[in-house]
Amino acid sequence: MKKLLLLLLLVLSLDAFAQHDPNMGIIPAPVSVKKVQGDFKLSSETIILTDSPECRAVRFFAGYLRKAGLGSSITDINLIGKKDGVMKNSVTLLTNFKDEVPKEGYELFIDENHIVLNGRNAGLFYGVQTLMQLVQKKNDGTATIPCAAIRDYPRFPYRGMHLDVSRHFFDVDFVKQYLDLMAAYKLNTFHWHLTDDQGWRIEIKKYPKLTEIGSMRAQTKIGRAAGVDSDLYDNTPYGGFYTQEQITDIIHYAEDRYITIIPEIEMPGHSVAAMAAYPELSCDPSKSYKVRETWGVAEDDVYCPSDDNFKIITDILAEVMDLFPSRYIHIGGDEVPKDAWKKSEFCQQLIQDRDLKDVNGLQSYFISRIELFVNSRDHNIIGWDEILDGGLAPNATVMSWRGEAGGIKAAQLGHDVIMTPGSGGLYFDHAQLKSPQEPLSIGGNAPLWKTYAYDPVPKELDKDKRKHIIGVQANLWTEYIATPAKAEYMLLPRMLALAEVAWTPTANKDYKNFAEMRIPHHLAHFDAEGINYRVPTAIGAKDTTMNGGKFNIELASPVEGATIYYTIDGYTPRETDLPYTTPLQITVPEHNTIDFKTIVITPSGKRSVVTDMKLVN
Ligand code: TNX
Repeated sequence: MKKLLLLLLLVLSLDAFAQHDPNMGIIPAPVSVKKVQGDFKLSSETIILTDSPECRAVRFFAGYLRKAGLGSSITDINLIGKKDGVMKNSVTLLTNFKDEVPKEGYELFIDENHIVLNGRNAGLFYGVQTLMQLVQKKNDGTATIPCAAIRDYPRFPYRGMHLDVSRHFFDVDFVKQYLDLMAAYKLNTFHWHLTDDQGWRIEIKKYPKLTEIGSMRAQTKIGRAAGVDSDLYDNTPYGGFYTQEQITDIIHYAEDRYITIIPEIEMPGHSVAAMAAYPELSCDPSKSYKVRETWGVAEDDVYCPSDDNFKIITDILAEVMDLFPSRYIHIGGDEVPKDAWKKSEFCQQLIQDRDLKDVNGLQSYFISRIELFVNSRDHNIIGWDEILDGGLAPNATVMSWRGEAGGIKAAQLGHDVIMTPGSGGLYFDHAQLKSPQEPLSIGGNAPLWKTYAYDPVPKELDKDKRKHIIGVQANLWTEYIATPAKAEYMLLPRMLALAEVAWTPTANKDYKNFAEMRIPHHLAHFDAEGINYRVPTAIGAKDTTMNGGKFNIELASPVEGATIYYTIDGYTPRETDLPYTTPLQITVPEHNTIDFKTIVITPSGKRSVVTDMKLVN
């Protein structure tokens, strides 16, 4: 190892690679990257050595090599008596090594003859992800990896991505693909929003009607006229749920990728689907409830905090906790309309008996009682920031979504916090550009740069309380996302920006480098793999008006291998138009306007929105 280090240091001092991407294309950008001249050649003769052949990260790497048709047999270093990196053409994955790396961190050394990766558990896995991102496949079936020395570890321990499967259901294969994408970008927590007004999606053996009735709705609202709550429905029954067996399968799949799954069981609001199955859960069981067919908050339907209902809810949670290894259970707690509690004699009596202040006090009582149960089973609760109303349950972790105020308040009180504010570009159900050329969305605007610019640690938070910000998450609510293709479109490339927010030290963040040098390569990979994503507009093209006589137009493709087409006369550009190949000098005669429009079309045929630059003289 010493020899290898010395060699690397020597070469490093000679380096002359300043024009290249300092992050070597890696997303999220690592803590430290030192590029070195030369390449390692990966072929079917490459030997994989390790001190931990059973480690999941090692098995994952072997699986990757196998699929790529490269050498994938693994040799236990302990059996052959060889030490790290001494065999030519070897990749050595070590979990026992002397150097200290922070939790989830790794060190990767690549020279022309050896690759050595040091990391423990998730750290080794993330090193493998970096290595995989560095692989450049060649046409002859071999591959090269550029020489480098990388040291890396995450900024936050909680790096989350959420998926709402209630408003629209996504099947096991899709969830696995989602986990694959998360793992590739070093995200480690999958927040699975399993229940809501519009569908109950997790099998609970003790209460079978939750899925028999609660997983189906009669029809679904379609479309969304701007600002108007349209009442057009599709007249088509809709449903779906996961069996416990399927859930266990997904949990194992996630574990192999060092991802923890946090299940969310919503309460006391957002629970109409459960009340359709068991009306006794409501404050007025004489009413009939049906699984909700439209979006927004169900005006006055929430769980009634009776002892019988606590029994049902804690039974459900007990099954959920038996199923999921996660320490955290998310119990929702958001958007709880209090009218039903105000009207209910039982609730008013309970407020008096328990000496609670009002219905907010009742919400706090509800969550605290649930917390007591969850804590008694050695688990912890996470709730949306509304759980602060009326007083926070003693050990709760808060997910701050209505801006950062809730998160700041909870952290000042000494509670752990996960930042996920919609205002920070972390609501991936918001549009990526405010334009009717974008697909229908819930509204809002969360362009890539906005997600990228988010910093989860608020400046106004006291320094000694900052440690309570344990991480950051983006949410994919699916009211207006009915298909996998649209979910991918809304997710990508924003999830890559989230990954960098969650992982990369602030000082290493650089939007220009991210969007212009690294993203194009990653998008080309999605393009080839059949994964949908939003095609960014051409780099250098803008929706704007510019005044002058002479214009230099310099564009670059936002997806490697894609073509930019343009028109200069107001026509909508398409593949029959002129491809942009070289910078253009455009002279606009006096009193004239040239309407310069562009579109990007990728190798798989995906299209960007059209940009429109008006050049006015
Ligand atoms: C608010 S975020 C909700 C969800 C919606 C979402 C739409 C949160 C805790 N509650 O129920 O799906 O807005 O953006």
